[in-house]
Amino acid sequence: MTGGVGVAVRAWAGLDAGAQSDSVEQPKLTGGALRGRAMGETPAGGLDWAALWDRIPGEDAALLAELTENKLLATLRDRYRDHRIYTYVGDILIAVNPFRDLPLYSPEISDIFSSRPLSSLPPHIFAVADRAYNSLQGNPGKLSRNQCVVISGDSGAGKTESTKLLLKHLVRRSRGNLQLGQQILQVNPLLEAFGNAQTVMNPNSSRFGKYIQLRFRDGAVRGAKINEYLLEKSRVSHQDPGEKNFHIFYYMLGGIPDEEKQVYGLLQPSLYRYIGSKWEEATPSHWVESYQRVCNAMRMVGFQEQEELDLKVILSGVLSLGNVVFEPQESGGVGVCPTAMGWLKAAAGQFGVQEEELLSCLTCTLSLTRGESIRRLHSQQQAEDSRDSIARGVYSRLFGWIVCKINELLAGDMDMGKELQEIGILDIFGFENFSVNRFEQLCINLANEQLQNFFNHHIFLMEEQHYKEEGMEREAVPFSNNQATLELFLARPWGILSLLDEQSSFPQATDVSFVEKLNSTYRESPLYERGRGFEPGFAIHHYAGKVKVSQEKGSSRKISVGAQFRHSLAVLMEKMYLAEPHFIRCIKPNSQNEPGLLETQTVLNQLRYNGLMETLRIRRDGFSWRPSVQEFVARFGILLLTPGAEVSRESCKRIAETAQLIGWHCGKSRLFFKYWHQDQLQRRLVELRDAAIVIQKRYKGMLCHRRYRV
Ligand code: AOV
Ligand code: MG
Repeated sequence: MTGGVGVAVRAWAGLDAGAQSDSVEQPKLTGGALRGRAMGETPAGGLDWAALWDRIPGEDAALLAELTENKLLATLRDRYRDHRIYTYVGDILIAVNPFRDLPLYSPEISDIFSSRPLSSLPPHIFAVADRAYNSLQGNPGKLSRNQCVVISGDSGAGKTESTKLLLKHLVRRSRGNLQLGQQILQVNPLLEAFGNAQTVMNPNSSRFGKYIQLRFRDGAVRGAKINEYLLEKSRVSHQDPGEKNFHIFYYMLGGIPDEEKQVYGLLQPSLYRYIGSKWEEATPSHWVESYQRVCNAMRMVGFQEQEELDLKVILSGVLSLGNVVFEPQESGGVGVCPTAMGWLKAAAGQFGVQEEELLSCLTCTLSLTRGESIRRLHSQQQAEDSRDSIARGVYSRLFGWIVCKINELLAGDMDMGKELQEIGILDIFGFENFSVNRFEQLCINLANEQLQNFFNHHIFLMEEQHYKEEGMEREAVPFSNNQATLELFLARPWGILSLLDEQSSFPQATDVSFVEKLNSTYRESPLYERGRGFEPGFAIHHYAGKVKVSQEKGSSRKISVGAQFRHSLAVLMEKMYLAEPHFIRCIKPNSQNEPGLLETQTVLNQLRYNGLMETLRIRRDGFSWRPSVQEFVARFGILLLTPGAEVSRESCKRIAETAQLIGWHCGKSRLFFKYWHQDQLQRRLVELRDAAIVIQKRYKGMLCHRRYRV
């Protein structure tokens, strides 16, 4: 039985070579003076941080004697009170947002998780990263399955912070190219500056989704790739009360020294309509620091000085364009013109386009009919819509360009022909329900619905299916299946996105006709509710609650966005279904983002709609790790110490015997293990490797010695 990280640190520091048990089933209450010292922590604010490393019962909720919602809640509450924010439900990590910095993520702690059996350590996000990393390491010469870490939770629950911690551990763990590692870690501050903003739920809310793929060869990171999803570009021109524009605008306006602002054509922050009253003079020092951090990040990732300059000029152009306002033509004729030409001139200069061209885009539409070009003048509203849509378009292309550039810079030596293995980390926007929900919220919630479905598939459906296929008699655990909600969105030809596409192709379609179509199509659906107000709208019953989705003006423009989003979501899911998943469920303990406060109802709601009780049940009774005979022998056959172990059930039994596994099952083609068996086997591999290194060293020593004597 382990004595917590105190012992782990001692062993890590070479002070104690004593064998550790891997079981987490009966953890002991232990401490030790070494813990605090080894971690370099001193008790701060009266808290004994070192005690966080004691192993205490309840750290795996799947092992609780009593299996009730209240017990789970009480366990999380007690642990949270003691700053133990992480708890396992079997192999799934629950992370309750501490809303304060905890001393849990130092490089030393990262090294402890890389070097010790995970089951001898308390629950931790580094353990998830490490498990994914270990699973990626097949036998020499054999590629194992790609891995993916899926992080879900409400807005502000801690997904993005968790993503950064996973990356931090993986980069350190793999000990690849140092410069590449630094570049990868700098990508987050960069993307957050351009893609995050303050919302009513989270002051640093991700307004885009991302899938970061770390690519490995021979255990070292060789490159990285980022896919981004659905940047909420409407934020550029419109922010609801209590919300702000993307961070980068404030960083620039507050961080660039006045004399340098001229270079970009930047003026006083409060002059800009897209910023206006959201400007807070009270926090300039914060913006200066943040601005410097982004500039440093750009340089470290590898952006050229000129690229950085161009980026800032274009951002200034977006702000200038937002200030162009229109009035009817003076002559009393049809159409509109800008009230003053100054802002238009500035925007054209900053974008590097002709002033007349920009003016024409804003004030009229050109169309070709039977070879003839027809010019239609805009109304004031149309001109304003064009202005905002150009500003949004420019910003989102700029963001897209930044991501492409990052991918180019982080490609590393990935083209060397040799196949690479991958760990993907998915961090998307959390489930959202505002007072006014737009098309973006529909897509965001659809993505969350898809993730919940992915989780259900792996945790419940696959488990059942494998039992059946392998002839094992087991009772299915009931769970709340959201397949029908997903179909309501995605089914062809009658799903919401398909109907939106269809309606958008009718020239006469309006928001009202679209909502009427939905009302008639889903008359009988229990998941759909008609709108009750004067504005056209409807509500969807999501797994996480009911959301009213109000339609925006001009639904026709959503055609490509909806179709594009469906496509990119499908591609992402395909990739993820091929990988071995690891799940992190982030929980927001209170809606005020306060440290130390856990509101029972807020947490209970999240536990319920995340299906965590059902997960608890299935993790307690089920077998969460179900490798095929081939996979198992490929990864652990080496434990038999015979070259080229035969791929057979017999070999599997012998491997399991060697590792002293108890309570596993051998199916027809698959093996059924408890989640902790994988750690047990991994520990054996490490022991074997360590023994091999010692023998190698001794052998070398003997050779040198002999040569000397000769
Ligand atoms: P989210 O990604 O889940 O929301 P974040 O990761 O941005 O949420 O977390 C929100 C805030 O919680 C952060 O800015 C931190 O202040 C705090 N926080 C989260 N995790 C930790 C941690 N491990 N340690 C300390 N503070 C933490 V959204 O992007 O809105 O869905 O769209
Ligand atoms: Mg986020």
